[in-house]
Amino acid sequence: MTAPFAFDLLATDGRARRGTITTPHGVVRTPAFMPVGTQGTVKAMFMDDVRATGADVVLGNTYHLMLRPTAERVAKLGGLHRFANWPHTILTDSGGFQVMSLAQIRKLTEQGVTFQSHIDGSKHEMSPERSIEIQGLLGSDIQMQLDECLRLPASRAEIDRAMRLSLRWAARSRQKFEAMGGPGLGQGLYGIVQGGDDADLRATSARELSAMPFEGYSVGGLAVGEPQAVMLAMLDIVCPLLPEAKPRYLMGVGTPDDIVESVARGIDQFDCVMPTRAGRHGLAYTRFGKINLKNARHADDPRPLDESSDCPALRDYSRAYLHHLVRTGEALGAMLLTWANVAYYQSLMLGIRDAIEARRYADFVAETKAGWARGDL
Ligand code: PRF
Repeated sequence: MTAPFAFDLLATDGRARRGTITTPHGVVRTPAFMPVGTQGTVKAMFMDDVRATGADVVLGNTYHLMLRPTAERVAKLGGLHRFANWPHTILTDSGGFQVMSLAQIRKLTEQGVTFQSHIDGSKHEMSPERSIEIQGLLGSDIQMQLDECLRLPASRAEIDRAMRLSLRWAARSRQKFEAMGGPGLGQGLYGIVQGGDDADLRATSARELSAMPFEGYSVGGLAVGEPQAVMLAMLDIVCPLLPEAKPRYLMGVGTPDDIVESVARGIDQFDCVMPTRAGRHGLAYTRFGKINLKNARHADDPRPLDESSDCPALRDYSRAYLHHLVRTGEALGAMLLTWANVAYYQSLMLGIRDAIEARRYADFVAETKAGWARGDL
């Protein structure tokens, strides 16, 4: 048997936590930001560069990979780590959220969800059990239960129904995970808290999920249309109800500001398309705030995005050149800005971890926000 999945809490500062997650493919330093690699690729980046920015884990998607190239094919080729040339930790999302946002026609029942592929219209079924089976075939180190994520606003009755369905699916996911031998392989399965923007339903979801044995607990159903203050209020309710000794993952979040605020409330893991997607659209997230390289004001600017960085994309290319690449639609523009953004997010996480260890997290947040506000001029 492989060493079991483990979470070690190394330091705390207020509610902020510094720890490590140990999986069959390495150690993840938390708080962690996980670059999104939906199709088995962090779009426009080489895996070696992703690793060099300081990422310990990347995310893959059940929904996309089951459709193409299929989980069975990836398994036959040795699993997702080998297929994608990422020998470190991989977390996979269960597919529920992507079915809701991408599939054309879908039908949800107690059993699961049937949907038509957004690629060719072919019909597929996804149950809690099938999602775990696919994540096992991919060889994912950190797996997610199938859940139902609603967009907000939604009625209390709808939120209640989806939250309770997600709890029943959590129990079925756990059973399947154990039947697949996940614990013996050192893998982890996370349950997902739902409950929309309703404080009582969030608390019920967090309490009932905490009574089930999971290696970690995700918070889903946030950053789906509600103001940031609502998201943070939900974290204030949920985090104290989750087990201290298990990692907590806020799904699909967020901006650098969302991340520092959520860490302050006890979140350990994040993923978001923001740094990679923004990079492909000419936007850079830096310690000076957000910089839109499309803007004409950069056309004559010889300065790099951040001369003090050790990331080549931030340090070695002028803003004028990046502006030119973005304006001409060159692939290198998307590549460099994606790299720069992933590097900035990882340097932010490093700063967060160091600050928690030094018990100066509040000061770190104030200094970091001042940097974003001051800008670079
Ligand atoms: N559930 C799952 N994946 C997710 C979410 C969710 O609620 C979100 C919501 N922000 C992002 N990704 N399974």
